[in-house]
Amino acid sequence: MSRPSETRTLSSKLFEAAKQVIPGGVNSPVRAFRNVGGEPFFVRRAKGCRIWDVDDRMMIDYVGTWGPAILGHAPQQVIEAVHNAAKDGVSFGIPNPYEVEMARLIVEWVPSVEKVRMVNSGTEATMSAIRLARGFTGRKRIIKFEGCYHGHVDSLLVAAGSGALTHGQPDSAGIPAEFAELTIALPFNDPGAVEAAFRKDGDSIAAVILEPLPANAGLIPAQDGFLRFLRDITVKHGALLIFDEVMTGFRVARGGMQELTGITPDLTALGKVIGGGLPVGAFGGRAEIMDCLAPDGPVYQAGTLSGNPLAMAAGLAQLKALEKQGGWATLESLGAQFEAGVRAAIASIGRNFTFHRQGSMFCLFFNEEPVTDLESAKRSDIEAFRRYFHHCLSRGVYFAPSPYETGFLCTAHGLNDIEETVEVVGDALKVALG
Ligand code: KE4
Repeated sequence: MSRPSETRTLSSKLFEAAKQVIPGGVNSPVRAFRNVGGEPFFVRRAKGCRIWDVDDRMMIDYVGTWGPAILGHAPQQVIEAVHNAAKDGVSFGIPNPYEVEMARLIVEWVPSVEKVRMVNSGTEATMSAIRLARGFTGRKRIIKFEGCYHGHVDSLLVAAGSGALTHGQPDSAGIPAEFAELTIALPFNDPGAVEAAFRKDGDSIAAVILEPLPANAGLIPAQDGFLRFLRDITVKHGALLIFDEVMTGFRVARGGMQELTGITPDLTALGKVIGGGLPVGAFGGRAEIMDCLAPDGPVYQAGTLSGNPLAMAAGLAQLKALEKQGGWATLESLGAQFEAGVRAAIASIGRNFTFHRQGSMFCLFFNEEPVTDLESAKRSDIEAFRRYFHHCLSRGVYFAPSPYETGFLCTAHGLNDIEETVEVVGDALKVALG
């Protein structure tokens, strides 16, 4: 593997040019490397589990375009599907057969979904689900959890994770206090806080929204019984339970976390994997709720490119290929190999850093205490993470450029890739400790 050189000549020039015409030089803040220091590289191409930057440096990729590349980059099935669909037109704004096939697949695979509406991003999916929950219940308050990230929806950019947390803006500027006051942000894994919120505002809470496996403050599993508790308390108070499975959907299992846990929410937000790398989101749930959407019902929601034929073709090709190749078993096997290697590397330095994994999703915290919520995640050693990240990058291993993100394996990672990565991780841990 060619090791990245120290200077990124073309990347640096591109970044300089980008900053003249794009805010921060990026189209999404987390790409800016602000939390790890240095400059982002610019990618020229990607195939399988590897990416090449514009200076032709190759890296093993564990970001996978933040989740969509579950089969690796540019899988043949997706490329052919997009090519074939494009020959017949790239957008219609008219119902097309792909939309029906995608909706039927989602209804079959995702336990909570009886009807589904396609959108163009995870943000649109959660924004629409929130509006629908408010319209269906006639209530206005929303409960979310600190560190969970549901896209850049005004009412959900409160104590948000991912890029918002990375940039120290969990509560973004530009959101009127009147909006934020309708959002109740609570500590994750804290049933007492949820009970207190329902005691105080129970009759005005429209929904509880969460990532059933929070992955935007690092990866933080729900503690035993917490999801079941949320399902029960929302039923008791007539509020809806919304699972944001934009990241976990079709990744941790065919039916996402709701299949793994047996907890069925009222609404589910989906994205990432569902589009095969093209812009797609979706939200779905009980038919009696979904039928409140226009044109049948009073809750308006729309999108020029919703159900776009190329995006649908890409997503269908990816999801069908994933199922056909038994992808979830492969991802679990690769994840177990990766975890064993990383845990051995951690043990070799004599530290007890916390490492969480669910299938192909993982996170290493530079923190020896249990990580159960945002506050404990924030007690991780950021400087150690930065040294770790840059050493890995210099050795051709690309992890997410933030300690508040999750890593992803894909079916294109091979055991040789994992062995090579684990060797680099072992060295990087020593560098991280300084
Ligand atoms: P998008 O609008 O970015 O497609 O999806 C928003 C979203 C919603 N829900 C969850 C659980 C998510 O993780 C996301 C987006 N994830 C981040 C990565 N943690 C996207 C990366 C970025 O912001 O550039």
